[in-house]
Formats: sequence, C-alpha cells, structure tokens
Amino acid sequence: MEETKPLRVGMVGYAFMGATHSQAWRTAPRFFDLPLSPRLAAVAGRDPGRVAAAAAKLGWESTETDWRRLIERDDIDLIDICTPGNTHAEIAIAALEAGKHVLCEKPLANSVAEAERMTAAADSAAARGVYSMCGFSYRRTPALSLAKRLVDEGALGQLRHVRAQYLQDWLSDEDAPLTWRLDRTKSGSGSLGDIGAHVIDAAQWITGQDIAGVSALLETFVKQRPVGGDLVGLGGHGSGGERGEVTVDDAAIFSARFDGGSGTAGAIGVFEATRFALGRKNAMRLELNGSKASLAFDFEDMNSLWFYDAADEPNAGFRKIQVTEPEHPYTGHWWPVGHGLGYEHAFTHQVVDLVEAIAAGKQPTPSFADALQVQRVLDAVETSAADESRWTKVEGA
Ligand code: SOE
Repeated sequence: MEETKPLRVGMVGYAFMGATHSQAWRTAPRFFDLPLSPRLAAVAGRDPGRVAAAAAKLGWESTETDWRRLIERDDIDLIDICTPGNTHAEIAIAALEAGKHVLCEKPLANSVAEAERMTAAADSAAARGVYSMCGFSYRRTPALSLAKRLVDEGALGQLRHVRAQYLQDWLSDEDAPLTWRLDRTKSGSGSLGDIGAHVIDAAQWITGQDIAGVSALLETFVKQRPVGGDLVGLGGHGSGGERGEVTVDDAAIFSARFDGGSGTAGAIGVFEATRFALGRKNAMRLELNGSKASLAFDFEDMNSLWFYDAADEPNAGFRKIQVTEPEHPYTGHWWPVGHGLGYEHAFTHQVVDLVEAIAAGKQPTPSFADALQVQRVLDAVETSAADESRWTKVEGA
C-alpha cells in the first residue's frame, strides 16, 4: 500500500491550548482517514526543561527553545500557534513567508492592524499553495455544525433573533492570580476576546451574516489581583501580598445588528461574555429564532441541539436532537450507538478539516480573513464601550 505523505507539525506553546492541539494531532489519524499523515515533529517553548517535559508528556518528537528555529527547519510543514495573542502576528507572518502552513489560536490577533497584516500574509501565501486557519474550534462541535446545516437548508426561514452567550466562572474568586489573560498587552482584551470571540464567530458563521454595528458595555469587576501565582493556568487562588492591575474587561455585553446581505433585513442580536457567571463552567450558548423555526444550543449539554418547528403540532415545544448519530457531522467516526463526544473532539475535527483542505489545495475555514472580521467586531465593541455605548459600525460594514 502506498504510504501517506507526512504533514510535519511544529507547535509553539504547550499550555492548555497546546495540550488540546497535541491531543488532536495524535488522535485525528486514528479515527479519520486523512490524506496526509500528521507527525508531531517539534514543540517550541522558551524554558528548555519545561518544553522537554511537555514534549514527553504530549508526544512531540523534538523540542526548540526559539520558535524562529522551528520556522527555519526544513523538516516542518506546518506551524501551530498556541501562544498568547501578542505573539500571533509575528509568528504567523514569519511562518507563512517561510512557506509553512499555519494554524493559529483565537482570537487571531490583539488588534485589527495586526489581523490585517496577518490576513495579507495569508492571502499571498494561499496564492502559493500555503494555507492558514484560525482556531475557532467550536465550529467543529457536531451540534453547532448541525445548526449551520439546518440554517443553510433554510429550516429556520428568515433569521430574526440571535441570542449568544459565553458564560464561565473561573475568575469569580477575587484572589485568582493575575495571569497573562488579564494583561491587555498579552491577551488584547479579557472575556471579550477570549470567549466573546467564539460566540461572535459562531453566530456569524451559522447565520451567514456579518455583524454590521454594535452598542456595548464592558466591565472589570476585580481591578487588582495577586501577582506571582500560577501565571499560566486558568483560575486558581493566588498567594496574598502584592497585587497588580487587571487591564482587561471581566465581562462584555453588546447588542448587534447583522447585515442580511443584498437588501435583505439582517437579524438583531444580543451577546454576553463573562468569566464571572458563578456556576456556569463552559456555557457557550446560542439561540436563533427565524420565521419558521428556532434552535438552541448550550455547550454544557453539547451532544444536544434543541429545535422548535412552527409547523409541528401547535405548542409542541422544543424537541431535542441527540447529535450523536452517524448522519450528524463528524460523529460517525467515533463511538457506536450514541455514546457522545466531549470538548476535545472539536479540536480533532479542526485538524481533520485543516489537513483535508491542505491536501486538496483549498483554503481552510475559518480563514484569517474570517477571523479579521471577528477582530473588527471586537474592536467596534471596545470603541462603543469607551464612548458610553454609542452605536458603532463595524469597520468595512
Ligand atoms: C478560557 O476562558 C478558555 O480556555 C478559552 O480561552 C477557550 O478558547 C475556550 O474554549 C474555553 O475557555
């Protein structure tokens, strides 16, 4: 049998997202027939001891202590960026210019200007057959892929309402440490970019409509936090003593108008992103109401999609679609008779779709251009919030 050509991956960063991506690269070829064979060739991180330990734990063949070295290596085909947002632009642009495909964690960048430069680099690389994708992994959650399929098939009719929330609670503890995610110079923004970006992307992708304008509020509930604790992980409890400034939002809410395209009325939307919703762990929720039907999703019940069809028996209520069956997106490759999937599977599906697109010589989605649109929405939200919630158009809308 002919051997499948390898796709040699070099990953930068190895914390939470690095672990999810490693798991995906390892697992994808074991459950899906891939046209290229991913190899976990090298992982880069600044501390030699820590990166070696991460490589051993996560299954990488070699290590580098400088990401530039990863890009110079001839035996690397793809750079997987799992570092804080302030490093994305430099790494991604260098990788694309060196002819390496790129998978970049979300949000794409810390500013619209960076995202524009990355998109320009991605577009010119794509013309040379070098591709890039932004890691909005939730697109590959089977129930959300099914939601998109239903909207595309016209099952909802004309879309009227988009209700999107991403609720977590891991910062509710006022003594949770001041990690990089709370430092604007590293993360770009707080809940807004970290988790709000996911629901913005999901809403735009599923509806097929871009957000054209917003009115927003941002809030930082806890303005100072302990420094010197665990600066990498999520949550935790910092040691007392010195506290430093939180420079990002803790919560973001905004109303939005979507662009329906070619003269059609777009939907209106409400969005909420917070890491202070006590009791909510990963409640990434989306509800759409159309002229014919509604659908609702909550990641805390991720194997279900709720669907209400106005043509059903009157007031029959929402019915639950158990999204675990072979006819549903991705699920047929996994466990038999509806055993269900978890958080990590979306990352595996992301790798599958990326590898298939690269092998086919096609632009994977979400492209950097798609992620730039999300970045423009994040920017409009910040502009609006800084000016007493003034209605703010999204650039380019
Ligand atoms: C932390 O809020 C976080 O890990 C996000 O950074 C991820 O993108 C999301 O999938 C889960 O929560």
